[in-house]
Amino acid sequence: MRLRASRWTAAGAAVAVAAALLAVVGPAGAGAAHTATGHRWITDDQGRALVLTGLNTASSAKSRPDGLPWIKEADVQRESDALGSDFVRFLIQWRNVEPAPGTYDDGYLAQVAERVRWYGARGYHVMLDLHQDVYGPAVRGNGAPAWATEADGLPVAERGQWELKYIEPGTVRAFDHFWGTRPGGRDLRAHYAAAWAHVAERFADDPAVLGYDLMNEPFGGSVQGPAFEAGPLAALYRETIAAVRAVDHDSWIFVEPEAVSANWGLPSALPYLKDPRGDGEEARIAYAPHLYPLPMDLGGGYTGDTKKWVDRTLTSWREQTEKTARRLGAPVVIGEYGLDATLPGALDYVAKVRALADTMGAGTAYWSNDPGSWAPWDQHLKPTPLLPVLDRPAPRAIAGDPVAYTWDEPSRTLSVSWRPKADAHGNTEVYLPARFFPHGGVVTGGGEAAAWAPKSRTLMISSGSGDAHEVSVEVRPRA
Ligand code: MNI
Repeated sequence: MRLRASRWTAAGAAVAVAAALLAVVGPAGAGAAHTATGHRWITDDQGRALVLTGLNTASSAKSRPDGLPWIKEADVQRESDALGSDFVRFLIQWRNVEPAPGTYDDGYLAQVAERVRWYGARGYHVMLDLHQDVYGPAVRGNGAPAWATEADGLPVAERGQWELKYIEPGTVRAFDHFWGTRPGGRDLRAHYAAAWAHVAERFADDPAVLGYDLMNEPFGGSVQGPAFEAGPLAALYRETIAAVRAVDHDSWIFVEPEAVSANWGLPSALPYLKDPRGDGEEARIAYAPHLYPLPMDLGGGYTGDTKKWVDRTLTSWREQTEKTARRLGAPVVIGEYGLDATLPGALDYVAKVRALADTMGAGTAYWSNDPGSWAPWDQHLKPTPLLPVLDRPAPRAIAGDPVAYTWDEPSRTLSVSWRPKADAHGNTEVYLPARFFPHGGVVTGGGEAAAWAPKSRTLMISSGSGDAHEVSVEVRPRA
């Protein structure tokens, strides 16, 4: 599908996308198949599969001149205490990384590094996300520096529904000049790749940094759909992956699909992307799509007909995500999901997405930690009803190939099963929040409780004796 820089054509295309969505989503799927296998896993230095759980930090970084999120170190501590998170998707801004062409602001990266340390000191894995929405501030968005924004004088009207700014003529033109898809126009992809290489060089040896989310919610300007994802987007990813690998051999590189469409459960045409790490070394490319069913983009809750639509979207979103992840040979992390948690049914929706992520074996980063109605804390940093929904028992690290894990709240049972293997060492670790496990957990099944760390509320589970092909454990509250 090609989108022209006319708002009417573009609006028509948006309607066509919505119609295609309705055609693609099938009937609501059968129940959860509890298999977390079928794709690769991000592993830690002991070879354990990581189940990453956390929040995005933070939307506030988009608009602040310093490009930094609102948090102080005490806020990271509070989040760690309240949610037991071990993962953060940390927003950074291209305009701050490269304020002038080829000039990088290492002072900014030092500020980012300080915040990364706050998380790292509490056991978090950090994914740096070079964020954009609506390209950059020069076209009423965020992300790109003004020097890299070429709108050819075309207008960008303010829009009540912010996503519609994407299809304003000036925004579409700025994207076209970024992607190099306008004959005789600019092509800024090399700048972007070089900026990423600079960031990666700074963080390559930082143990808290798990990897890099190359671009938030990519948008193709006048080139849309498969032509965009298999064309300029894949080209940008290949160039950026090469630039990052030249300075950072080991960090994970996360790629996102075209957002409008994939966020709604439509197919992605993102092609396989080779990781040039070297022969005999496993690729470290991961897939980090977002999940925002269309009615929720429009501010809907999770009740009635909207709930039915959302449930169908979840089914197709899972199918499409797994299909793309298989094509990429990539682990899956849901880089964003979330909604105004005060909407009717919102808490059920969040619980449902967490359960879906468990059946997929996907990590999750809730959007976002910015105090307010979407967050687990309000403007006064007091917990909201969302907090207990996010603060849920889950595995953190699994000492083998994960088979399945589920949390059953009515029976207060966390079930985890895995296949031990030679290159996975140490214990399986599960997070047990005080709400359900005030005195820790008791393990039944094939494993044994090895140690309880009350501060981090993690229970270490050993695979038990013998060389079982598969270990299944149930963890229930200690009396
Ligand atoms: O919902 C979107 C979204 C909808 C539509 C479009 N286009 C029309 C191009 C693009 C994006 N995004 C969801 C969330 N992502 C940002 C941060 O990455 C959040 O602020 C949004 O809620």
